[in-house]
Amino acid sequence: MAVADTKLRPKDFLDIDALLSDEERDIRDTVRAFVTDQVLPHVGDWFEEARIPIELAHELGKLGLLGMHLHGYGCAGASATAYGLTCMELEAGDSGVRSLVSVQGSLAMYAIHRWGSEEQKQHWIPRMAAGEAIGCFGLTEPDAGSDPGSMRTRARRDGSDWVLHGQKMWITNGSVADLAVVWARTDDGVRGFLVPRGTAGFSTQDIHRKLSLRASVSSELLLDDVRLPGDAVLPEATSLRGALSCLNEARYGIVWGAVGAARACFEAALDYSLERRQFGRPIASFQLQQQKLAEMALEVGRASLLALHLGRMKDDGRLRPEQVSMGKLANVNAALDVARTARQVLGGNGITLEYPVIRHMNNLESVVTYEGTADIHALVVGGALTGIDAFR
Ligand code: TGC
Ligand code: FAD
Repeated sequence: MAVADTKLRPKDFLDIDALLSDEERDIRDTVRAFVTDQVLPHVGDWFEEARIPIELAHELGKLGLLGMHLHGYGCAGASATAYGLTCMELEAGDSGVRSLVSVQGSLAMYAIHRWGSEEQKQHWIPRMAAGEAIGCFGLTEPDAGSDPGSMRTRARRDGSDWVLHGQKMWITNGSVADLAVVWARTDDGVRGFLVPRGTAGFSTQDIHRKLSLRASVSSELLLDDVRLPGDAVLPEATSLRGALSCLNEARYGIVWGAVGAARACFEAALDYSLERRQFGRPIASFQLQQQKLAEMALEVGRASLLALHLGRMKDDGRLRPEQVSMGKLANVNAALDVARTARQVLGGNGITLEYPVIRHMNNLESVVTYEGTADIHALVVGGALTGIDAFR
């Protein structure tokens, strides 16, 4: 068999580029250029200063990336694969930037789009798509993380109003959000509520001293008998399923995002290994380093193919939550392996913010925890394989 005369590209070893359409490549290249111009020159400082400029949301809105996979209400209606490629490029910049987009589009906007009334959709989604209003998604509580069904935050009816009381923890964008989508227990099951910033009794407190996902705001939401009008509830979500269905969307984005973080680490290690000389030779010439590079390239390629496969399945309307769990489990674990290996290739320089690797490595410790820990996704897959629920 004749070997095709195609050039082998170290940074796309399996030629995954060829599996994308022209439109998909255009979207990817646009987001990559945005990240190169607007994120990479600054993100080391943001990470060090533990902040993310919220004006970035306006820029992301202008590019049409917020809720880009949703239809109508000012959203782009892009394919799941195009959305995935976007998450991959954003997270090649920083997990915090992808988080901003995930929480806005896949959690807050998706919750309203999927479970909201027509009035709620018209009021919030166009502004959120433009980046003029920021959303957050409050499910986790101090004592209810992996097991959100044990949440204590309660909403009770008082005449035609709702009154919310409780606390949410670890909420991305919490203190910068114009709108919090808050999940609370009611007499009729877990429901979602739209809580605008400034509502009496609603306050936030940022979580400090994080060593991971520093270019991202994480907050506590405090709900002290917050009174909301009757139409603040998402009418179509009547059980925990409402909240969990949103997680599928964000987890799907992470399947791709993790590939971006892994790719950035691999590329940094490859470039460094070719430039750095020890014992009179580039360290890339040593077998031990080549083995690391080969394994990282393999992990990045394998994770990319898995993400693309799940993306095509999602676009065909046949992607199941359990398959998303497998994707998140596999690709975040792979990205962590790549980041840890790449960090070693960089030697002492691998521990500074002059290179992206340790920033990604630390960020991935959040990514492997939020949106369901690796353990939780292993149990979802295990349950699907065996038919036995091992959570309790
Ligand atoms: P379980 O009895 O299994 O389910 C309750 C109801 O929900 C349905 N369901 C789902 N529906 C859609 N998609 C899914 N993935 C679903 N998983 C379950 C289920 O069918 C059932 O429906 P129904 O109609 O029969 O009532 O619930 P459980 O209490 O046993 O819990 C299952 C478990 C452990 C898998 C779930 O609670 C879980 O996923 N835990 C992990 C929690 C988590 O991922 N939290 C994420 C918080 S948000 C976040 O981290 C944002 S970070 C974003 C960023 O910054 O990028
Ligand atoms: P726990 O649930 O207490 O888990 C602790 C350990 O026990 C983990 O290793 C876990 O895998 C293990 N474990 C738990 N149950 C089992 C079991 N049945 N079997 C085996 N092992 C088990 N939440 C939101 O709602 N909105 C957000 O925007 C948001 N953003 C976040 C941003 C960051 C940076 C972080 C770190 C978290 C964020 N979260 C958010 C919360 C996140 O979803 C939770 O941290 C996550 O679901 C895990 O919950 P937990 O931290 O309470 O850990």
